[in-house]
Amino acid sequence: MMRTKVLSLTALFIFGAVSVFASVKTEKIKVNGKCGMCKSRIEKAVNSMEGVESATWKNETQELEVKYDDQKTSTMQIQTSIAITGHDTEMFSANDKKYAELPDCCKYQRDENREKMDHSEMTPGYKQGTSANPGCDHDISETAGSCCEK
Ligand SMILES: [Cu+2]
Repeated sequence: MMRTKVLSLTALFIFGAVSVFASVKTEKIKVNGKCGMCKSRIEKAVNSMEGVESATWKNETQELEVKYDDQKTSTMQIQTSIAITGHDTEMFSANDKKYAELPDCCKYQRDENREKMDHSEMTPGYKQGTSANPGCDHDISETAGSCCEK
């Protein structure tokens, strides 16, 4: 009886430990692009991030399949890294200047209704719900008239 209890406690502990460490998840993210150069640009940006195990973008589906450790990074951070390279994602519209700098073969059709957002101040790795200005940790919704304004 006692032994069974100890065993089940051990099992519980192991389960708990596994769920803490095994936090790798797979996600599909819409990313706009056009050619093989886009593919390598997008994949390189994501694969170079800490916590990312693999990233594969497909032109046919306009989707990036990414495996990442959600303790180390997030879909926000991943999509920020992509937007910075000039590619629109389902969450972020790429910096217009970066888009303009893409080679002609990479100028994918942009969604006219995409959010008009300026990500020129954005840096990879900022936390969800915080300002894109890395030096400031106010929530975006409370930035009016604060130090977050440049
Ligand atoms: Cu391209």
